[in-house]
Amino acid sequence: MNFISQVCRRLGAVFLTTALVIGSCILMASPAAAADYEVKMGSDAGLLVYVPATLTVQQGDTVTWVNNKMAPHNVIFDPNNIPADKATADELSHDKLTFSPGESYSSTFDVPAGEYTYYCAPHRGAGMVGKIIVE
Ligand SMILES: [Cu+2]
Repeated sequence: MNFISQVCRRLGAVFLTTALVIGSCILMASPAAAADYEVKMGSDAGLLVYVPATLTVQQGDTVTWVNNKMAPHNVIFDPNNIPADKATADELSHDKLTFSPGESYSSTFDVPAGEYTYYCAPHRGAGMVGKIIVE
């Protein structure tokens, strides 16, 4: 009886150790969760800029552009200014103009690493350009 309970205790310790080892392996193997970022279109002070103008993200992260002030705005990625093809530029771009504060759209940067420059079509001449750096 004493022997059996000793065996049971040993087996319990072995199972617990195995579970801990497997558990920590799974935790270490899982990639960091994708993050969400927000970029304001038009500054709080009413300037024709994206805030922040430059944003660094990791591959797989999502950026949401939110209409703030001085509408209309949009987000256009030029295939000549990104390290990816035209199809990717079209996917990332949002050419529909936002007019109301709070209107927004998102793009997930499941794309090659590099610098992705974009602009607001109505305000490009006023210098409303932004950059997403994908690491
Ligand atoms: Cu604009």
